[in-house]
Amino acid sequence: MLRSCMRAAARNLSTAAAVEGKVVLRYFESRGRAQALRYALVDANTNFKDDRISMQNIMSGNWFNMKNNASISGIWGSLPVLEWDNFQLSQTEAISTFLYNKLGHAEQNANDLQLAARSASLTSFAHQDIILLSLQLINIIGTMQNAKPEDLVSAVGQFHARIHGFLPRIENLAKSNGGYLIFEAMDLIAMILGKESFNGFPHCSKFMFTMMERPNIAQYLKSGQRPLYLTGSPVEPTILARVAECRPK
Ligand SMILES: N[C@@H](CCC(=O)N[C@@H](CS)C(=O)NCC(=O)O)C(=O)O
Repeated sequence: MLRSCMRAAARNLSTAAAVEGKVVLRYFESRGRAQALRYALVDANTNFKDDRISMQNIMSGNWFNMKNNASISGIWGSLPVLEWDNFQLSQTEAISTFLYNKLGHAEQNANDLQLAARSASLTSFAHQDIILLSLQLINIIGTMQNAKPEDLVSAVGQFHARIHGFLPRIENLAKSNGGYLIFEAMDLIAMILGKESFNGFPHCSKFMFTMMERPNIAQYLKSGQRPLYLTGSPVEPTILARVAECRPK
């Protein structure tokens, strides 16, 4: 999918900016489940509003008013929510599938059902098996303030083992496949377990480099518009530093 995604995106550079009407991606002030969706929109040069609900809204409880307002938080009262003209869509993986079609990747793949299904499978893997695990790990470590060091080491060790079970498989598929959710998932692996996680996995490293060098993504990363934190928690850097101390050597 990476190759076709790159071709489709390159073609879209000239056309997608001309999206008519309004496109809004709403999420919190964090990377979380939304970052890969932001990459897809940025890469296709889509003119969209990256609407981020601030931490103040959560702390003040105002989020609960927003949660009860379906025009903000969609039918499930949770984010991300995508608005495309008058169409509103909830659920990360459904939004990803919608964008796969809307941004031209399906067409580029000749509307091949098997390629679309494979792309959905990669999306699901990246979201369910890596992004959510990463969010959980950071939340768990964040709540283990008074935990014994060996319990922290054990939580990080379990995450490390699961990720290292996946890496040889990702390496195999990185030769020819990829996509924005895999890109984000692997960036989180580097953030949590260190860039050295990809040592011995040259296709993974090359895939990451290729994605980061895509002109619109490179410009976006350079602009500093990407949220700093995965969870939005201001204590995340401290948590990541604690995780780094507990990584298996
Ligand atoms: N299954 C949904 C889960 C959405 C979800 O739980 N979003 C969280 C943020 S990561 C949220 O909105 N939390 C606030 C709340 O539910 O009040 C998806 O994949 O989009």
